[in-house]
Parts: sequence; structure tokens; C-alpha cells
Amino acid sequence: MIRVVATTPFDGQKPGTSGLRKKVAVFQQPHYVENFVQSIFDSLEGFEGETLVIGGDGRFYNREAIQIVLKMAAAAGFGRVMIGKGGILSTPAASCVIRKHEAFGGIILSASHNPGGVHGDFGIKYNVGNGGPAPEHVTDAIFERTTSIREYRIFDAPDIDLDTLGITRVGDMVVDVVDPVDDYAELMGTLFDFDAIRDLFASGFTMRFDAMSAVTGPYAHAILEDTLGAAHGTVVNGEPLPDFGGHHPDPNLVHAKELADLLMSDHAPDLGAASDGDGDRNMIIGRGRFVTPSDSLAIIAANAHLTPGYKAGIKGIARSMPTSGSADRVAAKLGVACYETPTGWKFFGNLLDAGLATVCGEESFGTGSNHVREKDGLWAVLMWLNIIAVRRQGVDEIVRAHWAEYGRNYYTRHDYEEVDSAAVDGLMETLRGQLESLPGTVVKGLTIARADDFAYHDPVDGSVTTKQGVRVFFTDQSRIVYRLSGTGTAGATLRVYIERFEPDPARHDQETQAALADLISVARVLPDIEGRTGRTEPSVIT
Ligand code: VG1
Ligand code: CO
Repeated sequence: MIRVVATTPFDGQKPGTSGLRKKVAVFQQPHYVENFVQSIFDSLEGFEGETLVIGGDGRFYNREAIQIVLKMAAAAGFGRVMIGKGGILSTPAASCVIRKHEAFGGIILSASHNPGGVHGDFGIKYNVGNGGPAPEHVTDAIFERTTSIREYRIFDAPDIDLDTLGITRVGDMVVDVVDPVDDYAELMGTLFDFDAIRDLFASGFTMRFDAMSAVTGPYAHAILEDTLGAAHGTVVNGEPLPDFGGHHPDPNLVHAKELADLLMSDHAPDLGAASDGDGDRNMIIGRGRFVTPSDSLAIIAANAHLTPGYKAGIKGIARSMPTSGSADRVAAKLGVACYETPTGWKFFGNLLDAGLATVCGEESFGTGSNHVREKDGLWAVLMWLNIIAVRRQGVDEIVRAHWAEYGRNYYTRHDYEEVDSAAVDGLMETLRGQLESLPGTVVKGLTIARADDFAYHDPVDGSVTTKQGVRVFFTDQSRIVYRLSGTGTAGATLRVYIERFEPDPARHDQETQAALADLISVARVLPDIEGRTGRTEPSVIT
């Protein structure tokens, strides 16, 4: 029986860079999840009898939210839902399932790299039929709907068993509980040379994959250890926990420090890798060599033709604006286009669908390709393994050879987290007001060539997205970018992206922060970060 429940709007149900993210306690308020899910359904058309994919990263409140989504999907008229066993589907696996089974769309319950647990964050994201995050016109419509919602519809039914594979029903709607790994693992097998990677491991290649107690554990166990023969114990923190073991499931040098330290030590394995809460991010780190995500994208683009899934070559590269220009140099050499998009994977969807780009990446530890419509952590790891297996070189050797050929883009991101929103809004507005006067200005000996506020014109659908970050370019090709995060749940986060190109191989051995020291100090004084935020140092440096 369908129950119609009266409700009133909640403030702030506005999807950010990647879905709606709030503290768990916010989502636990009566009607909160229901309002947002009904607003999603109210913004869509033509899904009667169609399939909806539901999956989550296993964080606290995942199961409760899934029961609500299931019963509301039945009330809305979906014909079938496919759901990962235990409510688990990594974000790239959800994208894979949506595409493979030609679902109408999917609802992903995740706050990605944000901490979990009862005091942590929760999130809901809608993906469209191409398997990718809903584009802006859809998320705008959803938000609009949340501001006027008056009722929602939910099927009155007992909770559904999420832990038994197979088919049950809620009313007329079929509930298909599927293995979360199968479809995804099969897809990976079509893209990469598993035999070559198996030989690599058989010849003594060693690896550590840190799943950070988040969703990729089951995928990594199945693919790396069970299928590819990596030694038992290669995957650590491989069991998804509702609070991610109390850690921040963000694969970077700060939050995956133990892994990073191991790789810099005397007993380092050949390769270290980690993934985030929902499995779409990746960190690649060789023995003694951290690979910046921007470099990883460039190196993958330059070597993808060595792997079966990409042997015909790539058609184009897309990178988010703050991502370094290293991929642009590869695109130029390959003679393919390089697209620069706003931050957030949703902007890659059109380029991938239109066949304009094959590989995509973001500086925030995100890489992926046209195989799905999300960034994909394990895909990046398998890509590196395949490249290493073919080139028979270590990570450090591959990275250095790349720099020698293309030059090195020294790159760092400085985050000022949980700062006062009004203060950083003021900082951004002041910078925007100075765009005209900055060119020609000399700051600490560096001359500003031009400055702008990044706007994106989508070449496929013609849509325009403005105010995506202030860019300051210097005469020596250096660049500083300022933007505010759209994924945080407390205060505001200012992100400062700093980049300098170094063509000379004799100068490729500097420590990153030292190599960028001058620009870093310019980046701080130019908008007076200390004066406005009271912070003398960033909270996270990646
Ligand atoms: C951050 C990253 C962005 C990424 C987004 C979602 O967004 O900078 O590159 O696409 O997170 O990734 P923001 O607005 O906070 O800078 V995930 O793995 O959190 O879905
Ligand atoms: Co993520």
C-alpha cells in the first residue's frame, strides 16, 4: 500500500560538487531523506516500469537510507531496482551496473572521502542513464523541487533483506540483490591484460593496496588477490566499516600516511595504492616515488595504448581546470584535443558520451575513462599495473622518463578547511574585483600575465557554467587557482592550487614544496589569506 505523507521543505538541500552531503544527524531528521528522494523522482520523467540501481559505500546510515529509497522507488512506479548485496556498490561499480543493465538511473548513497560514522557525513547522489552524475540542469531542478515539496509517497512494507542474493518484491516492483563485484570485475577483465599482470605478480612484484576500511575492499580482494594472484595480505583495511575505522577515507599523503611512509621506507613494496570511501579516487605511489594525480593522468594518457582496452589510442583527454597542465602536453604530442572543465566529474559526461574524450582526470586523486561515467580508483591501479607489466619498469623510472620527455609540472594543493564562510566569500569576491587590475602586477618578483574567473562552455550541449575558480597566470607559465570546495559539511574550505612548469630535466629532483616556495608565498599574500582567515598555514597539503 502506498502512503502519501505530508511534509515541509528543508533549507539547503542543494547538491554540491557531487551530490547532497550533510552531517549524518541532518539526514536522520524525520522526512529529510524522503524529501530529497521525492524531489529527485519529481524531477525525472518516464521511469515507470524502468530499472533503478541503488548502491552505497557502506557508511553509517547506508542501510536505513536504502530501505527508504527502495520503498519510495516502489511507490514512484519503478519496475525494478538492482541493489548491491549488503547495500554495497562502489561509485564506479554503480556506474558500470547502470550502463550494463540499461537502467534508467541510480541513487548512490555516499559522502565519498568525507569521514563517516554517527558523527560523520552522509550523502545522496543521483546518476543518470549514461551511468554518470546528473548534469547541472538536473541537480538544479532537484534543488528547486526541494524548496516547494509538500508530500512524498512511500510504500508501506517491511524492510527488505539486503543480504541474500536474488529476487524479492515490494508491491509490484522487483528487488534484485546482486553481487556488487561481478559486473565490475568482468568489465576490468575486458580492458586490461590480466595475464600480463598475473605474470608480473608471479615474477615477484609486490604491492600494498589500502582500501581504507571503505568500499573497495571486496573489489580489491577479488580482483588483485583472487584473480591476479597478488600475495594474500596485499589488500589491507579491506573490510568496509560503517565508520571507516575512524579514519578519513581520503587517499592522499595526509590521510594515507602509513602507506606513504611504507613506500618511502627500506622495505617498500614495488607499488602502493589506496582508494577512498566510495572507490572512485586513487593514490598511486611507487617505491620512493609519489605520483601526483595530475601526473598520473598524463602518464596514463601517454601509455594507455599499451593496454588492450585502449590499444586503438585515445581520442582526447579531459581534465578539471585546477588539474595541472601535464596532460595538455601529452595531448599536444598525441595530436588529440584536451578539454578543461569545471571541478566535478559531472562535467566529463557529455565529452565521454560524444566520444570527444577517452581519459579524464582531476587533481583530487580522480582518474577514469569512457568505460564508465565516474572516476574509478581500481581502474587507475589496474591501468598502472598493466603499464608496468608491459614496460617492465618501476613507477619511479616511468615517472622520470615522462618528465624527461614532457617536462615536469610541479604541483601542490593547499586547503584551508573549516574556515569562516563569510571571510572566504569576501576573499573570493575581492579577487574577482581585481581581475582587471592584476595583469602587469609584480608580487614578490613574479609578474602576473593575466587573471580570470573560469567559465566553461560545454562544447556538446552549449551550456555555460560560470564562477568556477579564480585563475592567476604568471609570465613564466606558473599558475595559482583559488576556489571554494563544494563537498564540505562544516564551514567553508578554500582550495589553493599552485603549479609551475619546469622543462629542464636537471631541475626535476626538487622537493615539491621547495620547488614551489616562491609561488606558495605569493599565493598567500595576494588575497591576504592570513588576514582574512586567521590561518598562517593550510590544514591539508597534497
Ligand atoms: C572535491 C574535489 C573534486 C571532486 C569532488 C568529488 O570537490 O576537489 O575534484 O570531483 O571532491 O569527489 P570540492 O568541490 O570539495 O573541491 V568524491 O571522491 O568526494 O565524490
Ligand atoms: Co569518492
